[in-house]
Amino acid sequence: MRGHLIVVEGCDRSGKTTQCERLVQSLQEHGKDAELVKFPDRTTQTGKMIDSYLKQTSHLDDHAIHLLFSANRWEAMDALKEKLSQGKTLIVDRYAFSGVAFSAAKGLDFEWCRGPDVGLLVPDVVMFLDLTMDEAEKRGGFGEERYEKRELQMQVRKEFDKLMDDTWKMVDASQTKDQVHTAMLTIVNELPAPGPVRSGLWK
Ligand code: 2DT
Repeated sequence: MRGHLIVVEGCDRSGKTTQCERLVQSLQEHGKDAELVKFPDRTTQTGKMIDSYLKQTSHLDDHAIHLLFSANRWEAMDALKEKLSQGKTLIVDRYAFSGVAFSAAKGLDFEWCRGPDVGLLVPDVVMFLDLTMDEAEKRGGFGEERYEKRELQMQVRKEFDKLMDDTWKMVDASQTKDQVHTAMLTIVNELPAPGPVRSGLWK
């Protein structure tokens, strides 16, 4: 049986990355073959350009960086497909939904933003770690990278709303770390057995 493709999206400061790591660890402890995947993958050629853009050491046109984020996913698709077929469950920290939400929040056309990612692997579930801006700021404010600003983050949240459908599960990220973890684990454990790997996101 193939593994599940589980995407985790969420607001800044929602604890998304920590929770993804913990989820993988828990699944492994329960005997599941699970692996963490992170987008952007900053280690590849496209990833290095993205990293320098995010750290504000380089400037790129908004469309160009959008396409780079998408290319950074496409170059990983064959390997991810292979892993799923081998029965690995993949926990994916950010995916095409972040791609659209951030670029559309900067003012690019929403439909144009979806275009480059049409056809990617379809996740079995998208978990959204939800946190209000006030709660996010209580957690120590935003960091130094390009997108870590209140106004932009508010707009990003609105764009995420437009992308939600019935494959999304909301997780209240204002709960304790343990509660968030339990909620995520429950969602994963309740997923139905997956069918064949599906390409064709947004088709
Ligand atoms: P991390 O802080 O999670 O490394 O993300 N982003 C991400 C985009 O603008 N487009 C995308 O396609 C993806 C995956 C979100 C770094 C920042 O990059 C943004 C935050």
